[in-house]
Amino acid sequence: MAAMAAGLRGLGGRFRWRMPAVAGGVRGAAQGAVAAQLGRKVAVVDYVEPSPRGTRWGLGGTCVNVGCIPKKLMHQAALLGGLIRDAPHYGWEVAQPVPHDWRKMAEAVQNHVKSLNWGHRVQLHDRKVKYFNVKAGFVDKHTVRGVAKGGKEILLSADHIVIATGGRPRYPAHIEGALEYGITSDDIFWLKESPGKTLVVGASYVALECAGFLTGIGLDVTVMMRSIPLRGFDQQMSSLVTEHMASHGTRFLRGCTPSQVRRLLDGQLQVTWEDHTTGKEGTGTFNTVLWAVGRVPDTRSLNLEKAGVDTSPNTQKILVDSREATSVPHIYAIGDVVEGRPELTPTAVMAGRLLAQRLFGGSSDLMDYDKVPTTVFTPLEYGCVGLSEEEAVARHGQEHVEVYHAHYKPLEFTVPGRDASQCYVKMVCLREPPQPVLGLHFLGPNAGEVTQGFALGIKCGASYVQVMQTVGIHPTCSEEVVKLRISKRSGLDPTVTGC
Ligand code: FAD
Ligand code: NA7
Repeated sequence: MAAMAAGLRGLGGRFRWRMPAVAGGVRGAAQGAVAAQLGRKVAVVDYVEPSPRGTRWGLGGTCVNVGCIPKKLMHQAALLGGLIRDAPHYGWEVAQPVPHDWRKMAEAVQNHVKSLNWGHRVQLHDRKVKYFNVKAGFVDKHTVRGVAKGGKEILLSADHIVIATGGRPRYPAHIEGALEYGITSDDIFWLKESPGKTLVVGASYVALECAGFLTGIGLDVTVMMRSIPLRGFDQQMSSLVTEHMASHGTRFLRGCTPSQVRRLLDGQLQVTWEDHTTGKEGTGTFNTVLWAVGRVPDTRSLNLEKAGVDTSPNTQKILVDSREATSVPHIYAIGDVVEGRPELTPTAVMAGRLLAQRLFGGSSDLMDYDKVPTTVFTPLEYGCVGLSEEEAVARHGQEHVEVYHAHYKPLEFTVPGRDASQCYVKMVCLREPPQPVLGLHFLGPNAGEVTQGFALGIKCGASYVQVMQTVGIHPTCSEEVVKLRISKRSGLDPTVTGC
C-alpha cells in the first residue's frame, strides 16, 4: 500500500501516521509518487506474501517480479532460439542444435528484476515517499494497520486511502495434490532449475505465454485446455495462436480437466485427467505442473469490512465508480484488485496517475478504459485494440460490420523458409462510410510494437479510409495493416503473396 502523509508521531511503541491519503500496492506507489510530486507527503505500504511454494520477491508488484518483465525476457530467450535456427540461412556458422541453459537465463532475468526492485526503492526515496514493508489491513475507515515480518506494527491514518493490492494466482483447491505439487506464475520465473517436462493447466493469457516460452527454450510442454483458448479475445485470432503453438511443438489436450496430481517414487508428477470429449480418463507424467487457471484479488488481509468497502459477491473484486472511488467515498481502488478493469499494468498506472491528479492537482480527467491495446506474448505475438469480431457483430449486427483481412509473410521469414501460415491481420470496421475502425487484430512478429502505434489512431477515431490513406513503411509487417484491401464479405482470397 502507499500512503500520502502529513505528519508523524510516536504512539505507544507504534508509529501513527496522519496523512491526506493512503494507497496500497505498487501502482499505489506510482500514484503516491505523483501525489508526492504534487506536494503531498506520501508513504507506500507493500508486502509480499510468499507463494505456497515459498517463492518471495521484492518491491514492484506482479509486473516487475512475477509478470510482464520476467515473462517478456523469457519470451525473448525463446525468440532467440528461433533466430539461432534461422542464422545459418543468413550465413552464420552456428552448430545446431544449440543447447539452452535455464540456470543462466533465470539468473540473468532475476538479476534484472532485483535491479528494478532497487530502482523502485531509490525512486521512492528520491521523491520523499516513505516506504513501509508491512502487510496492511483496515482498522476503520481512516486507519490502516501495517504488520512487519517480525510482528512490529504501525498505524497509518489518512483522509484518502487508495487500494492497489493486485491479485495472486488461483490454485484449484478441489484437485487432490494441486497445492502440494503444483506451481504457478508466482514461482516459474524464480526456479533455479529447469522445470523440465511441463503440464500447463489453463488456456488463457498466462497459460499460453508460459507454455510458449517453455516450448521455445526446448522443453516438452503440454497445455491442458478445458474449453476455448484466450477467452475474451477474438476467437479466430486465438485459434491461430494455438495452431501456431501446436505446429511449433506445444502439445494440446483439449476438452480435458485434471482430477488428481500424485508424486511418484522417482519424483515425477503423475497427473490424472478427464477427457470430456471421449468420457475417458487419461494420465501422464511430468516434472512440473503449472496452474494458470486465473487470478484472485488480493484482499485477504485487508479487512475491507472494517472500512465498509464493498466487493463483488462473485469475484471478491472491489467495486468502484468512474472516479475509482469505492463504496466509501475517500477510499479508492485501482488495478487488478478492481472489478471490471483490464488486468494490465499500463491501465493501473494511468488510473493511479489520473487519480492523484484529480485528488491533488485540480484535474477532473477520468481514466478511459475504452480501446486499451494489449498483446499476448505467445511465440507468434498477438496484439489487439478495440472490439473482437464477435463483440462487433454482437453490438452492431453482422450487416453493419465489415472485416478487412490478410494473411501475409514477414520478409524475414522468407530466407530461412519459415512457415507463415498463421501470420494474419484483420481490421474490424463499421460498414457505413467512412467505416470507423472498431478493432484491430495483428498476429505476427513484434505485434506489441505494431499495435501500440495503431492504437493511437484508433483511439482518435480513425476510419478505414484514413488507415488506407496512411503511407506504409516498407518492408515491415506493420505496412500490412495499411494495405488491407480484401473484406471477408467479398469472399476473395486474403493471402498476400509477398513484398
Ligand atoms: P500488483 O502489481 O499485483 O501489485 C500489488 C502489490 O500489493 C503486490 O506487491 C502485493 O504483494 C501487494 N499487497 C497485496 N496485499 C497487500 C497488503 N495487504 N499489504 C501490503 N501490500 C499488499 N500486464 C501487462 O500490461 N503486460 C504484460 O505483458 C503482462 N504480463 C503478465 C504476465 C503474468 C505472468 C502475469 C501474472 C501478469 C501479467 N500482466 C501483464 C498483468 C500485470 O502484471 C498486472 O495487471 C499488474 O501488475 C497489476 O498491477 P497492480 O498494481 O494492480 O497489482
Ligand atoms: P484467466 O484469463 O482468468 O484464464 C483462466 C484460464 O484457466 C482459462 O483458460 C480457464 O478456462 C482456465 N481454467 C479456470 N479454471 C480451470 C480449471 N479448474 N481447470 C482447468 N482450466 C481452468 O486467467 P489468466 O491467469 O490466464 O490471466 C489473468 C490475467 O493476468 C490476464 O488478463 C492478464 O492480463 C494477466 P475457461 O476459459 O474458463 O474454460
